Amino acid sequence: MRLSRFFLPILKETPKEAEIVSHRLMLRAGMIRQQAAGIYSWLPLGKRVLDKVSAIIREEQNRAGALELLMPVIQSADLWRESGRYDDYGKEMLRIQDRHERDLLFGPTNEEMVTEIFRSYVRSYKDLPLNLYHIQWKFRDEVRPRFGVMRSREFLMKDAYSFDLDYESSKTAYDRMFVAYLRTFARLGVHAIPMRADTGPIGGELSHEFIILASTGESAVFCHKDFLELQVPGEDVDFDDAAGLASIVERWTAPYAATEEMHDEAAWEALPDDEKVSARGIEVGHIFHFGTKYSEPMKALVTGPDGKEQPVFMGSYGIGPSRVIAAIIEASHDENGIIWPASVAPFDVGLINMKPGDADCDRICDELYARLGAAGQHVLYDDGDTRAGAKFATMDLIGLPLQVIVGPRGAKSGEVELKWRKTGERETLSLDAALNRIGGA
Ligand code: 5CA
Repeated sequence: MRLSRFFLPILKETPKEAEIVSHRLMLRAGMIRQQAAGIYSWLPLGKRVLDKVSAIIREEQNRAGALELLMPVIQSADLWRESGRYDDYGKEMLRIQDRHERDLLFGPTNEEMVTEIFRSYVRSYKDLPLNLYHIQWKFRDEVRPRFGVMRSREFLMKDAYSFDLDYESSKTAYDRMFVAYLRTFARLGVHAIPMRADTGPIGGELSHEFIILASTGESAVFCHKDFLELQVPGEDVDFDDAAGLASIVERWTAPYAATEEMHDEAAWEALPDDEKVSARGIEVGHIFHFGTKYSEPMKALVTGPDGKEQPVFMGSYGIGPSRVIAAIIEASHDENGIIWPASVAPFDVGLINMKPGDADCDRICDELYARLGAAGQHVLYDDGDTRAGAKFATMDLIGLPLQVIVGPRGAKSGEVELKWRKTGERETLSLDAALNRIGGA
């Protein structure tokens, strides 16, 4: 993509309304635009990151055996009356009426709707286990939307819902998602720690929040330092091996970890001081096991091997891709801007032509652009006429992992400079050596 043809509305000034660094950087880098309190447009740069984050989440959900569908954002109030949550949910739910004065709502989550789908088609234990998920916009009329897309009113959520015959198998479904989440966050380039959590309006007896440690996190969290070293399961993890999954979950839940609401002061005090990590955290994922809380009132019944009908056991599993992006930035930035983990970067390489119009610069940039593109690298090519300082500042701000800088002097002798955004490390190489190095040869 040529920058001259891209839409990248960089802000020079630091926006005053933004209280935390991720919000400031997302606005300055032209990723998002506020349209109303807690409601944002995703501009092209932001949309590319959102798509990459969603793609990784999707791959790991699919690997764990979950099946993607797409449910609507608008839901019927009657469904929520069946579960009893229409009245319970309170003011966070945006309630609307259509022209026939039917009560509708903008979905804050989808337990009811997915239960309705399940009960309409599935009757027998033979069709279990089943896990259905979608990646869809949600609306929660938060009292205090703030920090940009970190706590917004409209936000993207991946929500998965598992269905099983009994407690035992539904616990395996929970473990499966637990392990998929460990892999997902590792691939997103962040360290997320599972912590016992309060179940809130979703309900149920078992839940874990996945927390990224960051000084601007909204809640205080407490965990053992062992979490910082634990090995994330590899690609070859067997999602059909219930015992194997349980042992991974056991390993990841053995050291102490809790959010403020679940904090056990006595257990905490028992730990040696140098093993304690007391920090602030951002909740990027939340998984719940709630058994028959929805299936019982909504009569989602399955027949077991004994021929008896019983309510299906359920869990739900959420990740907020839009919040994850803000959390990644909180965890990975410096004074010059964002530093994207390679897996979610909006482009792989930022190519800077220091002197467009100079025959050598143009030729080398064109060749790099073509060959890197052919090798599957996504390149943002700054072919514009701005000052060198402004070009460097923009590239640092938008945080692509690698910059390739082509200036007239180097270009004359066929050399380019590589700069790694994360370390600031620089290297001058011949065109071919540079292509080799980047993986574009
Ligand atoms: N139905 C369950 C699981 S699918 C559920 O709704 N869980 S939740 O309430 O914990 O939300 C799941 C995830 O959505 C959270 O972990 C968070 O990453 C994201 N999320 C929740 N509220 C917001 C918000 N106001 N802004 C941005 N992301 C949010």
